[in-house]
Amino acid sequence: MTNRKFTLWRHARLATLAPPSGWGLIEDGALLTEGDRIAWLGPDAQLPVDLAGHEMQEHDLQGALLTPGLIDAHTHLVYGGDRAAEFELRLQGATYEEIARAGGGIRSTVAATRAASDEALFALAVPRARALMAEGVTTLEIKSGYGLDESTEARCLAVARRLGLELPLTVRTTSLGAHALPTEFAGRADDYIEAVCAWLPGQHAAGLVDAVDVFCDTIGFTLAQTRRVFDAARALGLPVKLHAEQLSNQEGAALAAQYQALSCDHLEHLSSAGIAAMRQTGTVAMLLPGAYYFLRETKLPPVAALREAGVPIAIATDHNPGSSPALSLLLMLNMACTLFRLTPEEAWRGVTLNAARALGLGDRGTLAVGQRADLAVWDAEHPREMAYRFGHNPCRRVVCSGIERLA
Ligand code: DI6
Ligand code: FE
Repeated sequence: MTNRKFTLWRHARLATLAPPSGWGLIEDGALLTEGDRIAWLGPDAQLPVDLAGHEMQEHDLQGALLTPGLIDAHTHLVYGGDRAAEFELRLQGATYEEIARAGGGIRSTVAATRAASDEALFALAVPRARALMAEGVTTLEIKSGYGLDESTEARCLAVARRLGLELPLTVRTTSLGAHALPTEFAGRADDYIEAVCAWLPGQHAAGLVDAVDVFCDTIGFTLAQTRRVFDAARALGLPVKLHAEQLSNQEGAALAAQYQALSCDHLEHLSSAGIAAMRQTGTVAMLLPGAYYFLRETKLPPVAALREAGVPIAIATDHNPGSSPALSLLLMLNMACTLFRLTPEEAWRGVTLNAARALGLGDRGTLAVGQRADLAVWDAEHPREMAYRFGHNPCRRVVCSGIERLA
């Protein structure tokens, strides 16, 4: 018999968050990992007896809380510069749309990103990723969208991939060339969309893309332009997502659902037709309280209707320099509850199981046998405490793919 290697986490309070609902609490629980997978979990008193003879590393968690690792499934983490001056302008009364239309906003970050070397972009992104990781994030989605030309978009996606290779976490990349119209294409949005579609096969062939996204809005791209990008993604077999109904209702969610979108994101202005379409395809509603808060939006996403329709809800930081410079997924848990009236359990599901769904990942987001061993250990008695406190990080240990990473 081959000698198998296990790691055993004992005397923990487990919150499995296993579907369909409930925290899935197991008091004085134990969890066994083998390699990168969860091999067993249950009450400590029922530990399997046939482990003798195998190599076993054992940790006594002394009653600490053990949950799935967190998943931040919507970020724009790779960019140059910052927009603190724009924040001051907004405080003096300028709106986000006015700044964008005047050539600031996303386009000012594009200039700073194009001017930055790969090494500089990587060096800027690492501490952002580490800040998220310190709160138990084990999977991170990163979008491009601040290059807006073929080479800088590819460079940003490659930097995102490198983060996943050099840091102990999973990175999923999303190509968002259709984020804003670069100045060199002013007045020629259709031509720009044609260029974006033409880059995709090269990005895909280089292994840089896990999904394709579009910003569909009055300051972004039209439904027809979105459809063209989605057709190009579909031709390559790539899943799509959509920045939909953030500042206005374009019925983008219904279009995205026609393309079996993994998620529609933002959704403050989502219509009931959009909800019905998302329900049909199981598309995840990705709510982004950081952007809602930072832009001082007043229109709430239709949480009650989403809940009633059974549309899975996810939560993310939307980390970006313009509308959500947030680097705390735990703060988003709190904001999802206080601003959007999610229950703490819904918010937790939103950064675990439903966030995994929004990335098309079926192997994580709950504690269950066969799932990836992505785990977080917390100095807390109950996961609702993380939705309750804010500005506090009780994360004590993190395991990614079966290996404990150092803080
Ligand atoms: N919606 C957003 O909130 C971000 N992108 C988008 O399409 C904002 C990006 C930025 O302002 O830099
Ligand atoms: Fe975003």
